[in-house]
Amino acid sequence: KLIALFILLLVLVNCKDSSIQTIQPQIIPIPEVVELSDSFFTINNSTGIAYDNSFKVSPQFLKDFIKSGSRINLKDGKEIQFIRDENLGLEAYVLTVSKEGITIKASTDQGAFYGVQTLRQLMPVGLENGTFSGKEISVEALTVKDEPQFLYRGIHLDVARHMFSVEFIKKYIDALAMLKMNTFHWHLTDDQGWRIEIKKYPRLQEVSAYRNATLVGHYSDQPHQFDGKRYGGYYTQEEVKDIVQYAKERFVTVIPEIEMPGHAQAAIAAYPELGCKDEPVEVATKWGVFEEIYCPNPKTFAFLEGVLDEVLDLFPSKYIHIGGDEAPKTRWKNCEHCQALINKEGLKDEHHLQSYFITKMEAYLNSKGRQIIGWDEILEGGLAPNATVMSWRGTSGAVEAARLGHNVVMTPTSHCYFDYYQSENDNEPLAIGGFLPLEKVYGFNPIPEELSTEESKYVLGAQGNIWTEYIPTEKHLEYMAFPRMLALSEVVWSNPKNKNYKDFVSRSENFHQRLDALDINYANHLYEIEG
Ligand code: TNX
Repeated sequence: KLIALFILLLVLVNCKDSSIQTIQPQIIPIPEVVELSDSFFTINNSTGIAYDNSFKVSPQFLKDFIKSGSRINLKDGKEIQFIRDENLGLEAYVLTVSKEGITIKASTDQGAFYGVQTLRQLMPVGLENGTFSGKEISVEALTVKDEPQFLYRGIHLDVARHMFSVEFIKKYIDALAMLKMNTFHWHLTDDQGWRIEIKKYPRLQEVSAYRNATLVGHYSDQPHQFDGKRYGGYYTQEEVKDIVQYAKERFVTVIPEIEMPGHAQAAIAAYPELGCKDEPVEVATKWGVFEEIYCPNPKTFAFLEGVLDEVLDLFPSKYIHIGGDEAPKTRWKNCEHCQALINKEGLKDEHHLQSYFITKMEAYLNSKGRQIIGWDEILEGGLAPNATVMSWRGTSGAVEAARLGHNVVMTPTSHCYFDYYQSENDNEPLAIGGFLPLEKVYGFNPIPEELSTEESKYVLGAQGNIWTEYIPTEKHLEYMAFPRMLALSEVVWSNPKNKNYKDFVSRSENFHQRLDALDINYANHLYEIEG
């Protein structure tokens, strides 16, 4: 009997030992409150899960994550519970792990989803790719109370300069969702390519989607080099729907961007009557800003409305991004129709004509129940009445718009351009220029200091932009995005009082294992802390 008792004791001690391999909380973005308890919960084949019909996506995500990661099937039961708590904010959650079980409280499925993302980061990384071989998963006991600082937490991707596969876009959306980001700004059209199928205008697929050569790495002072290959492609409407649905299941809203009146050369290449010259041009093969912009004529407005009709059917987002940036007015200055329109509408100059253009498109989209969002140039010549401004040329556009009582999203080049260099190492891959180290992203405060508390309510949040002139491959794109995206997630989600760069660096380095498991590339040489 004594021997049996001794063996039992040994077994118990060993059990405890193996369970000690819980993961210390290394959560990104750092939660509002984390309280640790000295215990753990073990998930195994007898663990059950319970939730009512206020929750759908989030418990399913957890079940799938655990099943694909560890082959453990959660049964019906009550160890893991999703509980509705009306007192919590729309995106808030409270996660409690004790030795009896796990509860996630939230007022919405989305809030619970963020609780699940936190829980996920408390589990071994091997669950991310199915290499976890244990029979049970130990989760450190704790309480996490959490909610975001900002409503709009975005990442952008330019698929016009270089295109990325549907599968990759989904992987990108997965990464956003894991970091509790909720918006994917999909830059679909530009001078060098039109990437969304519009059935009414087949030449967009035949002509605008392809360019005759891709410019490979050049600086303005270096000779252009072309690879000589036809480059391009587009997303079919079926693929777009699939991506939008995929994002929705991760509480990510996809905002499509259809550029106007500038960055439109690919469309004008297919339909020259949309330009002021009505002469053939080609889909751009160089990077930069081009003079061929849409002419504000009836054909253009009919075309854009036709395009937007199909876009609206595909994207349920409240916002449609209409671009508005970098539209040189050279053609409009030399176009009789434009000058006549300026006179007829009593406009001061071409900037006011751009404002007229955007306001007209806004009215169309408002009539369909949508709002426009545009780059800060839409302020020039007068802001369309209901527009939201995406402030990229510094923050002055944001300040101006907020003071006019318009919503703004912060994407200043100084802190949010992930196409810029991230280190001064000689062997950094060629980038468009600019320098945006990780620490600078981390230190970003989306609220411009000029704004009063009242005015700062118009700041919806911030977004990281990834323009892809110099980013031809998926691995390169990930390298530019990570770890800067981790830093941005804390900018938009975490309470500034919990932010500390040194602590972030240690969590971020730890997060590499998760990125490795997810086969996400990242820059791994940026972590020196000065001083
Ligand atoms: C400016 S940001 C642009 C893009 C370029 C980017 C490169 C903005 C609204 N327009 O067309 O790709 O710079 O950083």
